[in-house]
Amino acid sequence: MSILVTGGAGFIGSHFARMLVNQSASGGQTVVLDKLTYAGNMENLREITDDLHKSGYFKFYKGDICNRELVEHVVKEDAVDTIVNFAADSHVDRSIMDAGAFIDTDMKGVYVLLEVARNQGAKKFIQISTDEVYGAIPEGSFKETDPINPRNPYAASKAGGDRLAYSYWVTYGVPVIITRACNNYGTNQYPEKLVPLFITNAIENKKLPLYGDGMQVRDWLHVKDHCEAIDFLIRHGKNGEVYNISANNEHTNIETTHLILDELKKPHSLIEHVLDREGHDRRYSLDSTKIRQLGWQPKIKYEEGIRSTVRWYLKNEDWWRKIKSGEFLEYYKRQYEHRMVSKSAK
Ligand code: NAD
Ligand code: TDX
Repeated sequence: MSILVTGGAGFIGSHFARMLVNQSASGGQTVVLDKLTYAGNMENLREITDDLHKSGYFKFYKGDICNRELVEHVVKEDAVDTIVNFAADSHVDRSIMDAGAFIDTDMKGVYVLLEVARNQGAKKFIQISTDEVYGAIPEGSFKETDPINPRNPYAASKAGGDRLAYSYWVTYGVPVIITRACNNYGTNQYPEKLVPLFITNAIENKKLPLYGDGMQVRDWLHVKDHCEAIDFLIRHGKNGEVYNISANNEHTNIETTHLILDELKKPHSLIEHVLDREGHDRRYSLDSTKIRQLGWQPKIKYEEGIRSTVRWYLKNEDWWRKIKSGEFLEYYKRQYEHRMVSKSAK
């Protein structure tokens, strides 16, 4: 197999690329195409690039999935037969500030990849979608057959990519599989998302800006379990189908925050309740019976997964301090300053 991993320098994509390269003794090829936006980081691929002589076939291209000529070139040059599309703008709060990049990458980019897959006769196209396309659910869990109801610009653009991929299966027979996973956590996650932001803020003795009452529920999945599920679906998934991926770890945000602080032995007084996210989805929950019936199962327990993630951020301060001193500072100010000020002014 020759697998193109788009967005392979990001959080989940780099875990997936590493997993493929470690498996590729059998002769598989791993090709990464990544634009290296603020969220893309070559450090995430260092284990592979430092050890290229030991690992199997690996190639990296810097570029945009919206660039059709480039995507076509990559697919031909490396005889790509399988495309796994992780490339996306992925942070809800940024999409609320400005949806532009989300429309480009999460919709137009998916169109370009699908067109190339169609013209080059790809054998498999995995579109990495998200649980956010369903919207919030007060009780029970979403099944793949439930209607979608995306409620923020990120979720809406992902829903566009998700349904466009499905339409290419129905209309042109492109062998598409769509995955919808819940919130991922683990090592190498850009520190804008809840878990890495709160771990790194706590290490720095900074406030943890918890939105609203902190009673929103998220369903947590370790990134390694997620990557194994995707690999499993490449082999066992059925074309044209949607698969939810979750590990049934539902927790309120305040529970997750307490677990992080307790592991770091930091006081709960670091928590600051701030103005809520606009249109905040109160609860996500996925029913993943469909993929489990095929034979996949998550392995990593939530508490242990969070603890080992905390330990990684403690050991890898260089990785996140570099990020937090760059573009991130400006973002943090724009995202949080008004939330904290207007809340305390109330
Ligand atoms: P991330 O933001 O860490 O990484 C995204 C990567 O895509 C980055 O390396 C970035 O440089 C690259 N990229 C962005 N725009 C690009 C473009 N136009 N062309 C090429 N590369 C581009 O995201 P992540 O958390 O690793 O998420 C990966 C995928 O999984 C996304 O599609 C996301 O919607 C989906 N997902 C994420 C989660 C989660 O909890 N993080 C859960 C479910 C689904
Ligand atoms: O500072 C914060 N304070 C806070 O209370 C941040 C960044 C988040 N939160 C809350 C909002 C959510 O209820 O924590 C929860 C998790 O937030 P995020 O880490 O931003 O993730 P979420 O919005 O749930 O979306 C994630 O899951 C689905 C990923 O970012 C998406 O890429 C994925 O598709």
